[in-house]
Amino acid sequence: MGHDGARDRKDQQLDRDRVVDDDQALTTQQGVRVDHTDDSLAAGERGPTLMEDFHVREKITHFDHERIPERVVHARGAGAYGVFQPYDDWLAEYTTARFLTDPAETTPVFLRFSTVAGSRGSSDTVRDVRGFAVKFYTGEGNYDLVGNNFPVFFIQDGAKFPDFVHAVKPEPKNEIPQAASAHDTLWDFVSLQPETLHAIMWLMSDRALPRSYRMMQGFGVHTFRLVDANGRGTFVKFHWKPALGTHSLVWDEVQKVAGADPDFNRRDLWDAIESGNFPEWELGVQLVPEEDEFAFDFDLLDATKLIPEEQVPVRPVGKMTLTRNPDNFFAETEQVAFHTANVVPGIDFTNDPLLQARNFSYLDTQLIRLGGSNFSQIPVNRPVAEVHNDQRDGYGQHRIHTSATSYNKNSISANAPMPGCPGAFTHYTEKVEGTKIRKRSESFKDFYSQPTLFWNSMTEVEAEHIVAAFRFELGKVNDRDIRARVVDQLRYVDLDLAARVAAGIGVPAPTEAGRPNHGRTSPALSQLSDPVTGVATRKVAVLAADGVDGAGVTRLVEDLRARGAIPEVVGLTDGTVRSDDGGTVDVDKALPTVASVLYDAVAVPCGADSAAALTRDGRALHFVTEAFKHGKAIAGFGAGLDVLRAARIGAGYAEGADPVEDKGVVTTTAHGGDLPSGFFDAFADAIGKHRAWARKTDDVAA
Ligand code: HDE
Repeated sequence: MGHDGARDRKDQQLDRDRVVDDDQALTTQQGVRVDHTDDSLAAGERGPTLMEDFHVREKITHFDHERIPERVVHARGAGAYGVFQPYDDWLAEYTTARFLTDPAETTPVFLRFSTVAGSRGSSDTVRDVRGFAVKFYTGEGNYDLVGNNFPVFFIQDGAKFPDFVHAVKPEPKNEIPQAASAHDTLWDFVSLQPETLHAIMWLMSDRALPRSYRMMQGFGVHTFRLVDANGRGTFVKFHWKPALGTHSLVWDEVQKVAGADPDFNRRDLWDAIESGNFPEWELGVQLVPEEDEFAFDFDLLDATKLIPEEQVPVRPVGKMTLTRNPDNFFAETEQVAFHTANVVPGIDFTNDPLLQARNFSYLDTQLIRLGGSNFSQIPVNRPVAEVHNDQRDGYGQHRIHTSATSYNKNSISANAPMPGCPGAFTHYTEKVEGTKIRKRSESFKDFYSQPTLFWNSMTEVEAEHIVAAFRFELGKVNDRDIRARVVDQLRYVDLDLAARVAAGIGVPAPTEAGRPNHGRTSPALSQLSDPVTGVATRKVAVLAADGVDGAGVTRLVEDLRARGAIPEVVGLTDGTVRSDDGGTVDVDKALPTVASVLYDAVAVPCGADSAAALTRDGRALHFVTEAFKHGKAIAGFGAGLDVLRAARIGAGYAEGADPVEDKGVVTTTAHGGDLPSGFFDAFADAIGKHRAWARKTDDVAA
């Protein structure tokens, strides 16, 4: 179902392929009903099995062939369907692409998020780039915007992609470490290839640790080209901005979530859509007229550079909403095949050498991954636009072409299917001239100005996280020369950064900058300088044991729900807990099955017996302490404050009913029906800020 109840064209098209097994008889692949599937056909009860058992042979043979190669990069992902709709038609001045310019047009989409380095079964929460690949099923054919959650990439020329990927993937000798960049080969590569530094700064930043796929920006990365009805081109960069804002986990939390819930980001996306909290992004564009191609101090064709938003503003185009989970992970999320060369009229390429290589690679990789040239017929990949051509046969051909001809030109079929019909894609006319040469353009050679811009734009908290990330990653590198070479490169980004990193990894402190810091900033690069706040879909644990303040819990849970948050009562065991008013409170989750790191905030209600039981339970104390360590909003009321004190949560506690908020810790001595509304407001406010970054927690043992 679409979010407005209407089923979009793609959803309807998929009905053709959906299989519903309800109330059906078990059959073979040939449709023959099977009487018994638990035992093989054998010569006697204890005898050898018989070749003649076509059912079991077919069953096992199919099973033997269930696996296909995982994606060579971006193997682990999660996908969903949705819709895109432009706000108005202002972009029509620049492009003929209908789906971007006709506000009456709703275009179905499929979006696949992914991590890059890890295998298909690796954890979601690792330090990595996230893929952000959107397939628009437009009326003019499929358009794929295959982007990432960073606006820049690690290399400039696709020729380096296999080198880079081999470096970041696990070490060849033992396939260790899984889904992690903290090892020698990656940092060896970085130290020798300074073009990586800008994306490396992003990778060391909080951007690499998204709280949710729903709280992540997306970027097309390359400079693409919009083309208007007269064939005039305009350079364009694509941006996706999440309605919930851009928010990250902290590193300690990331590592623990990887164990507590390896599917953390997947589950979050799935649950949000199932519960009707449809994730939303705004598509925006930065436009650069062709005359201004050389107006920047970097090359627009260089994918390791971004256009600062302060220089070229991001103009809103439309909204994408994810509304439907797939029916089958393999059929849809695994078999979806993106390709940067899937463009529609009005959108074209530039000579970015990374993009050009991608335009080769994505088609090629699907041929091996999906087993042949007919993968575009797989339901998730099929356009809603009509497909007619003379391409024939091949493995897995599903279409029955009835035409008498399969060539063009022909007279027998009146030259159908016909090229050159209205609405046909025509390549942008560009004059190209040059000497055949294998050489990196001189205009690509400033590797340091933008990493410096990124560093300068961070708040102090973000900068601290970057330093800690470098220390962690390089601290895992065995070869000390590699550590030193990376620090040497960081001198060219910023001397202070290099010195702070060096101090943590046993490398002599550098004393001289590689080059002076230009001092420029771009506030839009910081996640914390102007964050979007709000409690919507935030998960809040309410710790409870027998004797809990029933009225207080009910009011808190109802208040959080009314604000769009997701409260869960976490008990020492599952079932119910007795409340102080003689009733019961339902437990949503038992403490042993969850962890503090799976929640955005925690509340400890009143109830003397409940508080005493929680204080005696090390897991409950750890739950609260860890939330405090990770900067999360914490609320305590009445006797619940005893638990916070026992957890040694350093905060200015309320002395009376008037709520006190101290760096995300919200307290009141009131309880039950006396809880003041200001307490609920202050807690919601603290949750909405995502984390209390000003809280100092270095001495917290968690
Ligand atoms: Fe990809 N990339 N890539 N990439 N990429 C793939 O295609 C490749 C690059 C991105 O959810 C592969 O179907 C080359 C930039 C995403 O299915 C492969 C180069 C960006 C996804 C491939 C790049 C991306 C892929 C692996 C350098 C951000 C996952 C399986 C020239 C703008 C799509 C597949 C999905 C997947 C090649 C660089 C994003 C091998 C050669 C830059 C989001 O074709």
